[in-house]
Amino acid sequence: MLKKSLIINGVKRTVIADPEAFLADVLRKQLHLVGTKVGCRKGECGACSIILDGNVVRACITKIKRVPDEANIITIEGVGTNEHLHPLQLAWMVHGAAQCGFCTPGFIVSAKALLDENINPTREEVRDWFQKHRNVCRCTGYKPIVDSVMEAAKLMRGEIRKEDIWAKLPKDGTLLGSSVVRPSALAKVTGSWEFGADLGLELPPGTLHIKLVQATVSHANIISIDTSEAEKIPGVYKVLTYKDVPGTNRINGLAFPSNKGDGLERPILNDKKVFQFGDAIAMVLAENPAVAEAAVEKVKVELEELPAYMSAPAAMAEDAIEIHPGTPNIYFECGTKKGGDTAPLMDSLPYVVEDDFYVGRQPHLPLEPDVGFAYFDEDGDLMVHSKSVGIHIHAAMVADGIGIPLEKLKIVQNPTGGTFGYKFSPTMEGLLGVAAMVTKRPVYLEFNMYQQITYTGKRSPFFMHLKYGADKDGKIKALETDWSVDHGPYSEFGDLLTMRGTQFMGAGYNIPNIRGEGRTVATNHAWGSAFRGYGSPQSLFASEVAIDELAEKVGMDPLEFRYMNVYREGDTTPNGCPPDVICLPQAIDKLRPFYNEAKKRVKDKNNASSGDKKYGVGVSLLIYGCGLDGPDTSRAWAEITPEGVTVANSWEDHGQGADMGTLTIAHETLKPLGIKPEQIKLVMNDMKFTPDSGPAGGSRSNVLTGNATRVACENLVNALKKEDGTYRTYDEMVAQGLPVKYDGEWTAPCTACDVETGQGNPFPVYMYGVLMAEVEVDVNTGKTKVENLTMVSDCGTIVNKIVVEGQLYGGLVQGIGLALSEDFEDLKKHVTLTACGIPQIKDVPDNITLIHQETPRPNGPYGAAGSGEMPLSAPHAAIINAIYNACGARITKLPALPEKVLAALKK
Ligand code: MCN
Ligand code: FES
Ligand code: FES
Repeated sequence: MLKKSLIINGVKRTVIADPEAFLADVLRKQLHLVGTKVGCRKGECGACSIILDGNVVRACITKIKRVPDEANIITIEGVGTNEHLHPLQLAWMVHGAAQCGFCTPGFIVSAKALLDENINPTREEVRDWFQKHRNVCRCTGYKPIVDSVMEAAKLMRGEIRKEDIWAKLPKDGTLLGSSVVRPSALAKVTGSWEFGADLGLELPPGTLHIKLVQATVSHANIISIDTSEAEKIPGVYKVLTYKDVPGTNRINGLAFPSNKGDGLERPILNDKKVFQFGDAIAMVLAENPAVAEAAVEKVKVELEELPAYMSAPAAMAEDAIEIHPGTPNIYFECGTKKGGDTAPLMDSLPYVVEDDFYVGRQPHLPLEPDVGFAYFDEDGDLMVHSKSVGIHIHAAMVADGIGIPLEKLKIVQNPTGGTFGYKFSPTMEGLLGVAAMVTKRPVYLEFNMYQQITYTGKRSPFFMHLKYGADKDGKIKALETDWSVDHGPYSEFGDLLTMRGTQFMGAGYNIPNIRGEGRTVATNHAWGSAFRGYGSPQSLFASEVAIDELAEKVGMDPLEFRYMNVYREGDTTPNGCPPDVICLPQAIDKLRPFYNEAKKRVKDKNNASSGDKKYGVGVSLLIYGCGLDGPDTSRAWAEITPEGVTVANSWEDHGQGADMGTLTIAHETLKPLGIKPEQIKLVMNDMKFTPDSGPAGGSRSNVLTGNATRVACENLVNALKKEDGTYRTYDEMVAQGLPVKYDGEWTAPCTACDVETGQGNPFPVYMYGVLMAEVEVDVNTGKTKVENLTMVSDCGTIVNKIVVEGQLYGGLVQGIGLALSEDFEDLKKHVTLTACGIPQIKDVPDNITLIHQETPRPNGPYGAAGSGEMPLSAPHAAIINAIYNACGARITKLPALPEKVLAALKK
């Protein structure tokens, strides 16, 4: 052990620590300064940034023995307090620069060091600084972060006052449509928002730490598991295998009736087979994590390796064995049949294009690795706290597997450092539940970034073939589609995902005749989980790149070709139903002036270029539906209290702003009562108290849970209303014996799509956008730089402007990653944030222009649609179209790595 004196946030502290311990752990675990977050533990993300003697340092890779005695350390706790915020913290709140908030303390500390050094930086200097210090954010698209630093610097220079930037409620007190900061912002900017790993440090003595014995091959029969050596290690409480699981040991994937599997193929702890790399074969439970880790090495697993099918075509091959014996590898099929037969039509049409497309296994890369804990509470309920974004649906999926009656299992969502959809699937809930059931002790499990990357679900690759036909005027008349979805070994929601092909290939255009066939394929690569956009980024990539090819064949400008073909009154979607609103022509009208300028700009740049760099502009439509397929339902409740109103729902928060959505919609509905936002108490995402609102996926929450919240509040308002038009107080309600709590429920007026024809009316509301990307392509290296993004978005009535803008920036930047760098294919290579291609600040442009169009949605709360997923539905298509426009390289298989661009250029 070493003993050191450190001046931490101005206070002299004595530290006694293992010399090999990392500063981040000493700060968090010994000094209880949990504002410093740990994401990658590899010096790649900057979440753990602190200031050490004036320099920004990543505490996760700094050993305590290297920290000088008497060193001056500043952590987020020393930057500002709730009462005395640092200008950076204030600006971060105002600009919505903290979404999930996991990167926030590290960024703010890093920015403080910058402004301490240079109080008047340029935007580019700010970007250079964060690039140099490796501060990475997965949520915000970086622009709001740069805006915050610039604003804070102005405040510090005395050029503006706090009051100038603080968004106030308009005079009439309306929160709806404002830029008021979200309730959780203050805790996020001060580092006091407690994520799962922070709560983990507060669990009671006696908590058992779990470490997993995981498969290191992708497909095998399990011959034997020997835990005896591991169990002998002092401090090991127990090693659990499938034999110890009290329940069925199966996660219920909620398969469609027409799914050839039963949806019960995913074990909690693998028993007969290993289906993918990372599968959990045993759980070591020990008094501390180090002992558990050591014991993992001692568990002996004997396997018989089987051929691993690492892609849909491989698993579809004639000689491939069934991954789940008894269920064919192609386990779900669906199709589109709209209008007449397309084959004869295609032969008669003058303009026909066809191409193959591939969108791969995009990794989610949240900065917070998966984490959770479980215990039995005083009612004897099994409480599981996790990053779940579908608490009720996950309870239903894991209860039987764990062996607990559903009514005794309660899932709570911890403050969550981003999921981007991977937590639409249960990850560790089953494991935590089993461990608590068997031991009856609190149990804690945290993944490291390697486990997060290699063993959580990924975007499912789509192998697609599309053929479009247009008549002599360029009107699209026919579409043929074929798609195979590699869903990994576990079927959950794979059928629902495959149906997205029927909904988004051709979306945005009135296409009278469509024929298509899609299928879901079991493979041994990472299991498919939801990822922002859920099937639309795959479908629309093929669709929107093929549209560009068709426009070229017809001889029209790609934007004008789209303008001519997008939905107008009387048109129908690929599912044969009318779109919710007609807003694309208007959106294109708004984009056109920017597009014409951009075309001129790239022309001038190309003329001025020596030829090494080529410039281009590309466009795409962005579309996504809000809701699960069909008559989806959400619930909420509202209760009058002596202080105001309590509003409850299970609108899980990935970081998108569920708190702000709930508060704003409740406030708008409760307006007749004249209560202020601060009188509304939110109770969210705890099955002990909150109703089943459905999962926060499919950009459904603002519409579905927004409406349910509205209905609950309306029901309360109506109950409070007196005959004379005034409203009863809480005391009056109680005195009159009236109930104080009112439920609200809302069901989408929709019909699920028919599996064979794809015809139906799946979504109550859609989100729309039109995006333009400008790129620079280096023809010598093949490297593409996105220089500019301009988007007209239509998310209906905006509930909160900074939340929506944050969603749009963040989604677009994930689209840059999807287009150019992100992949999880190689299990040896794609194992870190950097190797997976996460965009850093200099990989994305500072020039992102958002233009809002607010077409009110008939089915949306106060006319609102969603916003979360649309911006990632097809930005990669615009970027790929821009690359073609720049240099003639047509990339159809993502990501467009430099070598692929070079190869396409050579063609
Ligand atoms: N909103 C608004 N006005 C509108 C539309 C939406 O203010 N007209 C706000 C909503 O109140 C909400 C946010 O925008 O705070 C997103 O709304 P919605 O599109 O309904 O999405 P959900 O609330 O259901 O959130 C889920 C969605 C999905 S599915 C993924 S994946 C996702 C996402 O949102 N993952 C995210 N955004 C994310 N943002 C962050 N920071 N981190 C993630 O992991
Ligand atoms: Fe330290 Fe990522 S850089 S946690
Ligand atoms: Fe930056 Fe979520 S706000 S990672």
